[in-house]
Amino acid sequence: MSVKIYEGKDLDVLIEKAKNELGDIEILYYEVEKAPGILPFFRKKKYRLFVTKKENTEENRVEHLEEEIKELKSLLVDLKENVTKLPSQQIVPSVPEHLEEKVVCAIPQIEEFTGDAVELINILIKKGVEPSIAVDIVRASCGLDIETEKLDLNTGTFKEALINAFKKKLKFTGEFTAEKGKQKIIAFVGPTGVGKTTNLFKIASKFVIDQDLNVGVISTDTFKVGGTQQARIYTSILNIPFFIATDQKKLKEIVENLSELDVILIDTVGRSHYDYFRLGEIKTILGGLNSSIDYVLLISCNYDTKEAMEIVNRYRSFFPISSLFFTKIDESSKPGILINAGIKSGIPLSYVSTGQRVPEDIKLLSPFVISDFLLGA
Ligand SMILES: Nc1nc2c(ncn2[C@@H]2O[C@H](COP(=O)(O)OP(=O)(O)OP(=O)(O)O)[C@@H](O)[C@H]2O)c(=O)[nH]1
Ligand SMILES: [Mg+2]
Repeated sequence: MSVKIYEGKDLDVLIEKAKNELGDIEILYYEVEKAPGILPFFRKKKYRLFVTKKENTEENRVEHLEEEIKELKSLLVDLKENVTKLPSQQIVPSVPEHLEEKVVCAIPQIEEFTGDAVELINILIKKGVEPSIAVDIVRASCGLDIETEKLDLNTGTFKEALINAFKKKLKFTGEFTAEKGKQKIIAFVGPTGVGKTTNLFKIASKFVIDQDLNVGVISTDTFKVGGTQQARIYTSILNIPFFIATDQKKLKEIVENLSELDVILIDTVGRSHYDYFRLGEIKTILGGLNSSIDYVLLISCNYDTKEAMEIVNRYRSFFPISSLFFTKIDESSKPGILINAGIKSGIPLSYVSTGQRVPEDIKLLSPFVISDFLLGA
């Protein structure tokens, strides 16, 4: 195996250059160096990238083909979803408020319902729940009205109806817990700026303050200027250890030296879900650990459902996602994303972050909490 080293100021340019010269490459390692200078902010960064040409072995070809098949399958799923949802889903987002009642009437299944059930479906759609999901949710809490021979709610209140339905249709993780002496590793993954670092520390506080556990934080974020500064401040407030791991080997070493900790939280660098290469890089760094990792995927409530599902599908093709953690619900008027993503993905829901304050702006997701968000309580 021959290793080639590229040096320059921009890592992406170096990677491109290596690909142009060598074709299919494997990145072995990269390092960042700051040129000496008097003022730290004006010091120029220099990257050194170590790559090797991927051998065109049978194994590599199979791996490549498998990746292509996976991508095609995910495209097929997207296509099928879009085709089946076309009639009802497309109308909703662009409908002016005064016409919303008419939209509800336009859902074919609405004919099955009467009374409060119709009203509740209407409320859910206004809060961003997809029409077909709104119908399914409400149907789960309905009985047959003898007079009209249509379905109506069999509960006293909307809240009860929703809680019953969510218990049947959604999965919840409950509070993240760990046991003393049985180390748990949780990695926070998700798109850039979604709130990974901020919310990792809300969870760290829960472990430290509420559960009295020994917690450590490792960041793989070495790219963003000041990326680890935020983490350093929080870890010093919580008085817990903080480490930076730039590659697989370093991360493995750090984790091996932290066997006395009950919980290790790993903050990853934010990546576009379209950036397969970077997602693969995170997978490689975390993939060297012998212990199992709980992968928490953060999703902003500002995304629409299609975008959120695209993110879920991309990330789950790289990591076995154990829960969805929603953020920025305080900035969204459509909390329906919580149930759309929960039902479509089948992944358990964990928390929702309700603002920027650490550690207080966080809520554990449960049927009660989601129904409060949807009913505006
Ligand atoms: N309004 C609001 N802002 C939030 C919430 N969660 C995080 N933020 C803010 O979103 C911004 C980005 O948060 P970070 O925690 O740095 O996001 P990140 O995912 O770690 O970002 P990268 O590391 O760059 O990928 C910060 O200004 C946070 O204060 C939330 O629930 N509501
Ligand atoms: Mg971050």
